[in-house]
Amino acid sequence: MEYRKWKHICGGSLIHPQWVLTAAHCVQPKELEACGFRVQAGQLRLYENDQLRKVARIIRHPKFSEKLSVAGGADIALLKLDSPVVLSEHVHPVSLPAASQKVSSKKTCWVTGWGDIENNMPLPPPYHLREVAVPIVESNDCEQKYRANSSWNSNTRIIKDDMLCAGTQGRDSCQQDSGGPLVCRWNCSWVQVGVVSWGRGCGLPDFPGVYTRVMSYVSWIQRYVPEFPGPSMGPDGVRTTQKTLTTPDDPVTPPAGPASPC
Ligand code: 4AZ
Repeated sequence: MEYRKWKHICGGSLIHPQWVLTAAHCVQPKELEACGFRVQAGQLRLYENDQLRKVARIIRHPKFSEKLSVAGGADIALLKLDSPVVLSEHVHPVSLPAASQKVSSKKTCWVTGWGDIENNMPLPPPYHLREVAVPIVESNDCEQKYRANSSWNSNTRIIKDDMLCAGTQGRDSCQQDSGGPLVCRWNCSWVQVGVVSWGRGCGLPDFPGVYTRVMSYVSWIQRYVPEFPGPSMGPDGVRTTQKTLTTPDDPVTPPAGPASPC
């Protein structure tokens, strides 16, 4: 058998050259230390031209419960890399949403990963990254689906406020996709709205995939991760954030004609 020094366990996303966003259940139990993990960035095929990076620090969300695991919510963690990733055309941090960002149901977003391609069916060699378009499923709808089709008999909600559902029959994330990003496109840029967390089976019609809602955790993330791209420096050495200010007197009129492609 081919000898490999490491094994893929979970996905993650680069949100800053030195920080990775992933799921808390990917880095449990708490006793597991940063030195037990490596991060591979910029690869399309797993185990091809490995450039593993060490993890300097793991920050699990304090509300993540090892006992309840993913069902308790707060399934989110940050990994600080021991050195920043060199950015390129192919390797670049993904944008985070504003805390107030609404994700409408029926919007189609995308999930990526090297996880199973069906229930208990691992991704075969050459382990090429997969992607699938998934519709956002409204939380009450998702709650009802899980309740109607399981023997859940408690009053507490299954789909917590910090969770987001997406997927439909045959379009879903699966085992080992956990920690990976669910991204939506707004105004030509990709924004990460979810972290792959859990679900009953994979691709089943009545059980959408369940994601950690990134909007619920942006202020927690910002406590640790510096703004990227950082505030730009004005000619007078004054830091300004990259924002265009408009006033009610200054309407933004889209150019005439068909919507411009991204
Ligand atoms: C998992 O166990 C897992 N179908 C990830 C995603 C989904 C189910 C399970 C969603 O990592």
